[in-house]
Amino acid sequence: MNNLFRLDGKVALVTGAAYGIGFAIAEALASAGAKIAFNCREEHHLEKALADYRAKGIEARGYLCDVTDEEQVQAMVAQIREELGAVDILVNNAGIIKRIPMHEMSREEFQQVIDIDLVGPFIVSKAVIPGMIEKGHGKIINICSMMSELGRETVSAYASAKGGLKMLTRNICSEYGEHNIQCNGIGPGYIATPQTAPLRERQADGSRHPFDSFIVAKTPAARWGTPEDLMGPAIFLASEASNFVNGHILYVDGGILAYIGKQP
Ligand code: NAP
Ligand code: GCO
Repeated sequence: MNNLFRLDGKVALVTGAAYGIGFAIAEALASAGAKIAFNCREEHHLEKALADYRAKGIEARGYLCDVTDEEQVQAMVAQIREELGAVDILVNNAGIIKRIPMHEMSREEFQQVIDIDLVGPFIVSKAVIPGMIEKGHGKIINICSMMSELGRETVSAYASAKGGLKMLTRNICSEYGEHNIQCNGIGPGYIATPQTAPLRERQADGSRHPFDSFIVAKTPAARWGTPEDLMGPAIFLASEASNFVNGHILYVDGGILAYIGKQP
């Protein structure tokens, strides 16, 4: 039974895994035996991440690659194949958010979020699926969101992208399940990373950010999640333990989606 969750000999590509959720997921997959490849756009992020992985005893391979650039992605996947082997596990983690009221958001700003958060996972999945078909197995994990199910003010582009990513997950499941490729999503709740730092900033008087208090009241676990909370679910969906789980979005949210919220 223990081997069900092992990833020895597997090659995992985690996009955007220089820090935050991607870094924690890559660390988890490495702890289960996977060889780790990751990418990001900024060289200084890459260099620091390589040092951080080494500090944890992980010899990760890092690539400067923008997930929205199909040529860069195809070249990166080919280089991973040469250096580590064909990708067995893909985690589409790279993503951004822009918090702007929709009527004030430019088309370019909306498009940038869609390109990175939805088109990027399409481009990277398209690049690795042929190798997975050739191998006769594959795991694709798309990092969705509460916004795959819910909306809120100022995140129209992000919610549109993450809602689309939920359906891309189900479509990859539908189209490639017969090749023993499982495509599932992880839907994190509110996780303490650089992406959500603005929502947790202390106020001038030292009090908690109103959104911080709001999320704690909306979460049965009464806390923000940490990237480490996603490690076990990622190992599960990357391993043989989930070979008959397909097209599923696993929400790792401390119960937010089940809860009306604490009475003020
Ligand atoms: P983060 O701290 O902002 O990290 C994002 C990572 O993605 C960085 O390494 C960034 O590095 C990379 N990246 C951004 N755009 C990229 C691109 N075009 N190509 C390649 N790499 C790119 O974000 P996070 O909070 O860890 O979130 C990671 C994922 O989880 C995102 O998809 C996010 O939407 C999702 N998520 C987050 C939360 C949360 O509460 N934090 C909850 C649910 C879902 P570079 O800037 O160097 O490229
Ligand atoms: C926001 C947050 C959320 C989280 C996450 C929740 O502004 O509402 O950034 O979108 O990032 O996606 O699951």
